[in-house]
Amino acid sequence: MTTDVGMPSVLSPEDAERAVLLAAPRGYCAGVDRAVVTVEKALDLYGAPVYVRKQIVHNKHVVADLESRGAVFVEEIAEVPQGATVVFSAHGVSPEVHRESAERGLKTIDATCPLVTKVHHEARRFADDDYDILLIGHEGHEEVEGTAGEAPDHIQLVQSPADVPGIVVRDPARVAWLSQTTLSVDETLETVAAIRERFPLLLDPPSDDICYATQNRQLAVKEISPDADLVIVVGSANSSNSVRLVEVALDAGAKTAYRVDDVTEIDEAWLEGVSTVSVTSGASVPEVLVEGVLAFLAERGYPDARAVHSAEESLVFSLPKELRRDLKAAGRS
Ligand code: 2E7
Ligand code: F3S
Repeated sequence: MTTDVGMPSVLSPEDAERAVLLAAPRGYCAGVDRAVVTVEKALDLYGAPVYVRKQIVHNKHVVADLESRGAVFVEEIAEVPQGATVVFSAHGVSPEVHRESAERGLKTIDATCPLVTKVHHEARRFADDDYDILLIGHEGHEEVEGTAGEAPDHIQLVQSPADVPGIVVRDPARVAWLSQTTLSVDETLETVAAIRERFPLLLDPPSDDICYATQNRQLAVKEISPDADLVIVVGSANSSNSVRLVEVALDAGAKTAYRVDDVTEIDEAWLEGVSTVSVTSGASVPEVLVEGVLAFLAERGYPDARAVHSAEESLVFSLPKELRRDLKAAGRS
């Protein structure tokens, strides 16, 4: 059970020695919900197996659950049998992946988050105008590979301010920046400031690339961190936004902060001498995993969690159009 407190959240002196603070918002964002429901409905409609290119979202429990229902996760399109159905993950794919899929005669369902698609459009627009595009993000992340693939001749990756002195562009007056959607807001501001110092005519993206869910979860963890002896972030190791939450918690004053995939990864020793535990979860994390952590804390004498609200979210995305069309044709929409 949780009780609610509004902002600002501070522990009053009469608070018991122990407290559990629960960030709100946390967990699933609109893009993850849409992607997971897409695979579930595809399984329902077409039957197993449904192939999924890469992890649909970066959470090992979500992937294991869908696997148990008949989803087959592959790394590359070449692993999908000709003519089969394949879902593209929420992180997006490059045009090259669309081409390979078409060549293989695959039926594709694109679960790319619409907020990533927006960044792809921005990349194409800047490239069409022949700008050099500095994409701020983490090398090897699927989202970055997909976005960079929109205009490989125009885009170069910038991972941190340390990369900025080494940037080479064709014309310092025609430089724009874009970013991965799940970065630390504060670190990205630093990187942009360093880029702008070198290229004062730098063009900004038309709107924020770091998405609303990333921003809200970072805001929320900042609220529950200054009072925390321990912050537990639920999320998988390859989940960029979850890993960022640990860093943001520590920056915001948490004494310690750990990421766990689920309750089984909590080390009892973390609780030694700990009065206030704060809990949050990444955008790809099912709420049941947070509930497991709260139950663990309750069993060890911590009181019911207090939800600390720092933003309201109501965004919902419609399912991919290819799936909506097939659901409608089957009379299941
Ligand atoms: C898609 C996008 O799956 P995640 O853990 O992904 P990250 O990018 O944080 O590793 O979280 C949901 C999600 C976030 N961004 C899905 Cl582009
Ligand atoms: Fe989309 Fe942001 Fe979620 S990019 S998938 S809404 S974390």
